[in-house]
Amino acid sequence: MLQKIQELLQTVHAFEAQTKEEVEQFRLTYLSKKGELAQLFEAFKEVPNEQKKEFGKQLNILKQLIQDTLERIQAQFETNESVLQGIDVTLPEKPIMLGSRHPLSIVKNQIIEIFAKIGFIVSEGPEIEDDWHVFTALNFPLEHPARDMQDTFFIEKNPDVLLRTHTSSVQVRVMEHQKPPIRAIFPGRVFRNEAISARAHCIFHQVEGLYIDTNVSFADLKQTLLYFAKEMFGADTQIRLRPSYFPFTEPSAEMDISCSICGGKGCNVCKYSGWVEILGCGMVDPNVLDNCSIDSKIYSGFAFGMGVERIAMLKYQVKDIRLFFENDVRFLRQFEAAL
Ligand code: 2NL
Repeated sequence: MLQKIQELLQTVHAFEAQTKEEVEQFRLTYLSKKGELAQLFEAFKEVPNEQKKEFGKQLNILKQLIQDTLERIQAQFETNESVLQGIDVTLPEKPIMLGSRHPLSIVKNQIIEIFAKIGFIVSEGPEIEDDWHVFTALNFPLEHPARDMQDTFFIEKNPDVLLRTHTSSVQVRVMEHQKPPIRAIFPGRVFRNEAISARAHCIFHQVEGLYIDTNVSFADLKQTLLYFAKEMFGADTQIRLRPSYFPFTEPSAEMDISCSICGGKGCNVCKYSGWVEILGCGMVDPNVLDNCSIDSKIYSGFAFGMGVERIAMLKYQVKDIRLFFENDVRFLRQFEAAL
């Protein structure tokens, strides 16, 4: 009997099935009621007691091998069957649908790259701020009407905790901690309590810029912004500065570019003036420098701020600012694929 078990161990171990029928045959031969295994267990009853331990051990090894082998050859035909059913597991995967970069990210990154080329680094800071960094340090005296220019979201009735209305708050933080020269831009989300319309939103994105050193002049400001306008809107772009007012700059200006849509001839984007406003700028008010412990007798600087939505609307001729926030894929997929 021991010899019979040894023979079966060898045969089963080497067994390979070529067809599904052979798998079934294997099962019948070894595992059916009158199969090899059943016959051996029957014979086992006759084995003398003193040999039962030895025989039983061998028999159990054989039983395990037969069960494992059946599982192995059954599994083999399960996978092959799926090929027959038309699923070819060797084919390459279906392509994954690629998203596209959000137009605001494209424009923001482009602004960052343009300024990086002339040595501006990127700085970011908190969206939830205090009064000092958003208003007081920036030369907005208490009760000054300029505070009304920005409709601010305050948090839990505490007038000292608010959502930043501009990224100038980050510039204050940088000036407080870093000695000039400072040359940085400040991209980020800002919040104003405004009625939502095609032209305004209560959340939008800004990139502000700051350059502080000895002898920084208005001419530096103008050349830097001319360079930016040409890089962003094309080499033929012209700029013009109109006097304006901001609490944190003196003098202050608003910058227009020659209309990139009609080239200055007049269209509905530039309202037939040939010019479109793209940013605000000015020389940093000496009070702001002193508030941030930078000596205004030694240093001067310029600053500017622009709305990313405004630039993107001009560049892509988007007529409604709300499209940037609705995330309708029919709008989003028109922009550069994200790779
Ligand atoms: C606009 C105008 C501007 C600044 C932002 C600035 C920041 C500091 C000091 C001085 Cl810390 N100025 N930023 C200056 C002029 C204009 O933004 O229309 N933004 C959308």
